This record gives sequence, structure tokens and C-alpha cells, in this order.
Amino acid sequence: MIIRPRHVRGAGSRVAAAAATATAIVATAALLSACAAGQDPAVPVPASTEAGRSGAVAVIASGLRTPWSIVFDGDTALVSERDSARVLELTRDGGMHELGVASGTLHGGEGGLLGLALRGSALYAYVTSAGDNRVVRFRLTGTPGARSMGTPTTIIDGLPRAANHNGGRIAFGPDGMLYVTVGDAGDAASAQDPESLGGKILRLTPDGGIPPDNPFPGSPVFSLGHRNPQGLGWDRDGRLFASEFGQHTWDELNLIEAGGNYGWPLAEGIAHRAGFIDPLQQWAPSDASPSGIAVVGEAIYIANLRGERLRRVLLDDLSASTEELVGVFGRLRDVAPAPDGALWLLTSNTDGRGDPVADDDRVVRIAP
Ligand SMILES: [Ca+2]
Repeated sequence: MIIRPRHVRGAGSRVAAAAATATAIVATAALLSACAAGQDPAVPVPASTEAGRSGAVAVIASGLRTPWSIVFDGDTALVSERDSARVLELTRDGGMHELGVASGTLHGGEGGLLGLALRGSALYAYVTSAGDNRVVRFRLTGTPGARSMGTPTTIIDGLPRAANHNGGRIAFGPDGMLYVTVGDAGDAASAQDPESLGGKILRLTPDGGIPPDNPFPGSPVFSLGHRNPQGLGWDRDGRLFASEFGQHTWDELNLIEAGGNYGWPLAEGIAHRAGFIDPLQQWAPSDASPSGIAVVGEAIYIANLRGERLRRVLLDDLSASTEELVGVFGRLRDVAPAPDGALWLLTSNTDGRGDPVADDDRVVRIAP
């Protein structure tokens, strides 16, 4: 196992980020020595990155291909691969087992096998098919560590697909309902059209029905005016947070309200326009490009692709953030809490927009 320090790419204005990364490189060098000696590859989180966690960072698995989503099935993790449509099972000791391939998935551009969600022995997946994006459900059999998956049942179909802006995150809320982020699929105006499923966050029953208490009667739409949301998470008070890719100016972290309009394409970022809900925070895409998020304890953790960093927003100060692992592992696609309190991350350096090293893509664990 080798972890190579990575350099943050992009504009020359990244001097500060590069300096912050220097400490991480030193720590990584220590890791290389530890690996060579056959020791535990764990290294402390670099203090300069404001990790807020004292736990060690270690690579759990390597050699994955465009991993996209990670969920836990007991102590084992289920990981989707976007391009191959494989679902993999990872154990904490590094074991990897293929459950199967999500049949009917057609990778293209940013589409493929995207988000996963688990409810009992049912595995939900957001997949790109030949004609649309859809959420399907597989029944899992076997025991954790030796699971297999059956054939898919459609939960909802007809979500717009395109080369870009496919959305794709799915998660069950504390209300037991299934939430789905849908991108505008390149049709920006659709995000403001309540009749379109593009540019929305949807709320469904576990069987794909429309909950009677949805904000628009008879519609799966929960919120609108989104461009390409790819992260969902709830805090202990039941508040829903979502991350969203902006166009050229501002990426967003939003607090999602039932029936809320988040502005796209009439507003991007904090616009102070009547009728639209402004984001809690915004970041330049070069510093962010946020995908998966996880709410753990008192903080929201956001995995960033182009920004190549994990961002932390404290729940008691939603107007500020700190950063960690800047440039250390490259592009980050997802972050999820493990049952033991650790955070697991997925890198996304093999997605066609990264600069993969020999071990990419990787699953990284940050100890509690
Ligand atoms: Ca917005």
C-alpha cells in the first residue's frame, strides 16, 4: 500500500492550500516508511488541516474504478462503481467481495451506477439506463461479508439523464422516506418547472409511492431550483442538508425545506432574491465541487471533487467551515460514517477528470 501526496491542481491562487498540504506530505512520507516496514499504515491527521478529529488516516482498499457511493451493512461497507456498475462489499480488514452488477445500467459521461441506500435487506441504487435515470431496488441475500443481489425492481423512473448533471444521491431520512437528488441534465429551465423531475430533490415512500404529506400534492417533488445536487444528510434534529454543484461561480450547501425553491437557474449562490432560499454557505468550484456529505455528531462533512478536500461545517456555526486532507488523496466523491464512529471516504481520481496514481481509486478511513 502506497499513499502518494498529491498536488492541488488549478489556479495559482492556491499557494495557501499548497502550504497547508506540505504538512500532509510530511505525514505521508512517514506513512510510506511505515508501509515499507510492514507496520500499521495509520498516520495522524495533519494538525495544520484543522481536522477536528484526532484519529488516524488509513487506506482501506485500493484499485477501485470510479467508486461513487458508500453505505454500511453492519460492519461491512457497500460501494458502487459508476462505470462498471459493480457493487462491492468491503470489510474493515481490507477484504473485498463483489455482490454483483446492477443490470441495465449504462455508463456514459457522469452517469452510471451512482447512489446507494440500504433499508434492511433491500439495496436501493440510482442508475443511469439507456433512456433515463431511475432508482431501483435489489434484494440482498446472504450475510454481511458474503452478500449477493438479485434482479432490480423499479422504484421510480423517468428522471432526466444526460452526459452531465445526473444528480444521483439517495438516502433514507429519519422519517423513513427515500430522498433522491436529481440534476437538471443540462436543461436548466426544468429546475423551475414543478412538472419536471429535473433539478429537484424528490421524496418517496420506500416502494416509490408519493407520501401524502409531500409539499406538492400528488408530486414526488420535495424541493426545486437545483442544478446538480449530489449530497444528502440529516442532523439529529431532523434538518436536511444538501450539497450542490454551481455552474461557474458558487457551489452551495443548502438547508432543505419542504417546497423550497433554491433558485437555479435564476440565482446561483447567495443572491438575496425574493422567492428563493439562499444557501447556508457557498464556495468557488475550484475549492469545492461538493458531492457526498455526512452529518456526524456536531458536524457536516462534505467530500469535494475538484477542490480535493474534506470540508467540515459545525452545526452550531453553519456560516463557517474548515478543511482537511487538502490535496492528499485527490478528488473525493463520498463520505460516510461507519458504525464504529470512523469516517470512510471514496476517492474519484479515475472518473476521467482526475490524475490517478497507481493505487486509485481508494477507500480511506479516518478513525474517530
Ligand atoms: Ca441555489
